[in-house]
Amino acid sequence: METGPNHHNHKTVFPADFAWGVATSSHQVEGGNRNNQWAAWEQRGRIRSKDSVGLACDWWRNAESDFDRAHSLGLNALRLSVEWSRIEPQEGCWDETALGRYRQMLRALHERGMRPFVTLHHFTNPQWFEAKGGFAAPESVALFQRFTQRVVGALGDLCRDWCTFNEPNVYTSLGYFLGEFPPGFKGRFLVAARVMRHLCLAHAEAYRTIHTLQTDANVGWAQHYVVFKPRRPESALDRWLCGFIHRRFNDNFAEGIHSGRAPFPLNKFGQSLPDVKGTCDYVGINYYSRLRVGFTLRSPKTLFIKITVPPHKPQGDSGVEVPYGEAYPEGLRWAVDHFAQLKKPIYILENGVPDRDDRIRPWLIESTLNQMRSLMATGCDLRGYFHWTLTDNFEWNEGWHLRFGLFELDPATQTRKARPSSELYARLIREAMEGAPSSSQAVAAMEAMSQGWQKR
Ligand code: IFM
Repeated sequence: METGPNHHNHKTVFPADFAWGVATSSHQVEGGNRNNQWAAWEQRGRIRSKDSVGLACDWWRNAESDFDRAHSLGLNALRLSVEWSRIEPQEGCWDETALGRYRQMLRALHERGMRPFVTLHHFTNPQWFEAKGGFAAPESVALFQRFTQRVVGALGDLCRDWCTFNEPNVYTSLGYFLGEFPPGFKGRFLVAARVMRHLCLAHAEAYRTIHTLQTDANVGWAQHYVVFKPRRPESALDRWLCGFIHRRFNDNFAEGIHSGRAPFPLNKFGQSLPDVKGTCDYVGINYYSRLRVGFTLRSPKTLFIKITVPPHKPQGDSGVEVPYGEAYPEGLRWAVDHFAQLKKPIYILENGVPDRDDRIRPWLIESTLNQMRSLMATGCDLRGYFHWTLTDNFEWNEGWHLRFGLFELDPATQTRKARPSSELYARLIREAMEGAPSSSQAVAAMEAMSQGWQKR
């Protein structure tokens, strides 16, 4: 009988090496770091909830007890990010102790049978890098390449799965267009396009750097996908805007990788990015919600676009000022179909809902897993699912206001309490994996990797 990651028996569509995980990011969980632009943003009073990141989930001192929690759910993978501002606190100065701590964390994951997925950039920049203009500066591409080389050189024996950038579309639109993330620019359309261009180039350089150091690396990025729907379907203007925002938000970065096209509007000036074409081994999708798009004269700085969520639609908790989005698990199919054109394996690198009382999270998890099952049954090459997130963590400009955890956290006392969803997720994984075909390739790869790190 044929065995292998894509061969399924009648009981389950999920192969044995399917990655079942949770996703996290350094600034949101580590705590105690004042050296990135988000710490400065907080100091400037820009967190809407006025919360402070403080110790976050205290991972810098103790990630391991949360790794135990993840392990107890039966997870075999965990996504975390490395914090550039810790590793290179000043330009050209490298902190070996910080790299050592990440080595400890990755080892701790292997010891618990979990495959680490490491993100190189998850929204945060060292202050020195931000002071140079962040990714708006042309030298950003070379600086990020140097950082990548250092990280992969130091951690490469412990990790094969790399995510270069988390949500380049969120980073540019919230930072340069809506003013909600640092540097807080509003309506800076051309700068946003330049930043996006540099992110594409930096991704491609990182892709090549990683593959030079590790021939069998699995490298991709995490694309945030939103299902946009016209607020008034009868309005031609709303329909047009909806298509426009879908292409700009969901497509810009992926298009660079798919066809080497520069981000809009730079492509209109004849720019292209031929070296970016084809630089991914997988597509990572972060999928959360559906939003309505409508035209309004009141908002010239956001190109007359108004985003809403109908109150009667299922949704988690609302942000301090704006709703988070409609919880719409069916939309996963749209996202997956959309990126299938890249003809690469797909990982769901994030999915979740802000839901302090666990009202709709169980429904969301179960419906999403059903969506995945039906997508895979029709031949879709899905390789993993990472729930956002394990333990409530610091939700950027919403602070502690929005709670995404399978475990509830009291940041003051650092105590955790399981939400019912955590047991549900564990049970669904067990059921999904019943009768899963064994994958000798996957087992061999895990064994080879752990032998490698044990030698060091
Ligand atoms: O917390 C964020 C994460 O950092 C990026 N993707 C969306 C999550 C929930 O909003």
